[in-house]
Amino acid sequence: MTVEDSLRAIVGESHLLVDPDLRAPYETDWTRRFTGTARCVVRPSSTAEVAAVVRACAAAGVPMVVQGGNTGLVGGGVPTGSEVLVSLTRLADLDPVDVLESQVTVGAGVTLEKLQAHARAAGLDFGVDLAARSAATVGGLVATNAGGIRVLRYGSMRAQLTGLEAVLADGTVVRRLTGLAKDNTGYDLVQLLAGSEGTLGIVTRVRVRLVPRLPARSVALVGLAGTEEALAVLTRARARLTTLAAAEVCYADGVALVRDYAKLPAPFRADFPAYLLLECAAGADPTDELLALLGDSDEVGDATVASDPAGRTRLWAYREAHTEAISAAGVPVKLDVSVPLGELPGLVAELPSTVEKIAPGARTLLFGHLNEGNLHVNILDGGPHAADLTDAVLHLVAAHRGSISSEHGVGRAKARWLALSRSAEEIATMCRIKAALDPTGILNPGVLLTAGK
Ligand code: 2HG
Ligand code: ZN
Repeated sequence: MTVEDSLRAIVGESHLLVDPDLRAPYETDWTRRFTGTARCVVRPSSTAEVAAVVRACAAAGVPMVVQGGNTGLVGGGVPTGSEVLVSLTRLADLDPVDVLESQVTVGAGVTLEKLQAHARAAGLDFGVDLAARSAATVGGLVATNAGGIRVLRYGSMRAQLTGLEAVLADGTVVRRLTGLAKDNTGYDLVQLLAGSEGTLGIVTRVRVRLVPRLPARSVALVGLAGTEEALAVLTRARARLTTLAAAEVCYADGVALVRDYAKLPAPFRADFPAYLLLECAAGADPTDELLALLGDSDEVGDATVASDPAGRTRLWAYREAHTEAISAAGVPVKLDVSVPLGELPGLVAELPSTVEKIAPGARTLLFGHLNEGNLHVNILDGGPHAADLTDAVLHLVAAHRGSISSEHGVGRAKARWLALSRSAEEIATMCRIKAALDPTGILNPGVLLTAGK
């Protein structure tokens, strides 16, 4: 009996995809940069089925690659050849919201958008939001410790997590879904699995905290002379605005690309080198305090503010459409880094020339989450220089005391460079944890930790 026969017996004929056409959508990532061949795609519908799938693969010695909404940007959910691809999108059940605890338990395959709608229907909200909300799944968000546009206020995915259930490499199901606010009984397995990028276990269910729903929002798009000025306004905003919910930065060339792609008008009469988007969220309209802050900020070259939903979406588009606009222009080398805020202006200034030296004529587009010093570095027209560009950018980031992955994870894209951000002792400890939980290395081989190190 082949592993395909065993898997078919577990999930049924229609959820084992062996035909290349049916496998194809799972085998290439969203950016089209990472692509590989899976032996087959299996689509379990319950934790018991996931455990049975894992046991069948383990018995046959066949490695697995785990995938949620396939919105990852570091090749962590894409096969390299001959793995069984385990797609979790059918684990889509939503428990009723526990209003008393302000928490909810959901399946790993629930999309972020569905979780948000579910929380809002109960008068609450979910603390993480990001542009890929309609496809990104909760399991993937946990596995990569995703961040997004509300980290300033609520933290990354790890900060939302109060429990989870996962299937380990031998088919064991570990479950900790009580969500107790205080629970001091040993190793924190929930947080260990968060951000482990599918290398330690397959997340099947997740319990998350919910946050108050803040219906009154106000968004400002601000034109500025550069990153230093954006940081000055942010520092003032953080000190004065109790309602501050997001602070995003982008630059003239990115905004021009977005405008062209999304057919958006110029936001201001003049062009500016840098743009800062601030969002305030509260129970009552925060527009006045946002306007007062802008009025007191000499750095502001021009600003436009919207508090109605359509106006807010229109202003967010200048920032949120970057990823799509870049993707429409080509397949970028995409790097996601963070540095201490004091280092950010220097990094922004040095990146274009670093890129230009390796790939003359390449376009360096920068944008990101300003408060966390999280810069998305997208390089278009890098030609055959992806590895050299990655190497140079990540070394530059390390020289600025930064991290090679701020929120997208390490995946396959950056596994070679992990030592720029983690010490030899830390990596050795991670390898020991990996060896203890997945001794034969069948879960997401090559992701995060390079094989054999
Ligand atoms: C964002 O902040 C995402 O929009 C995607 O993290 C970033 O496309 C990117 O590089
Ligand atoms: Zn981001």
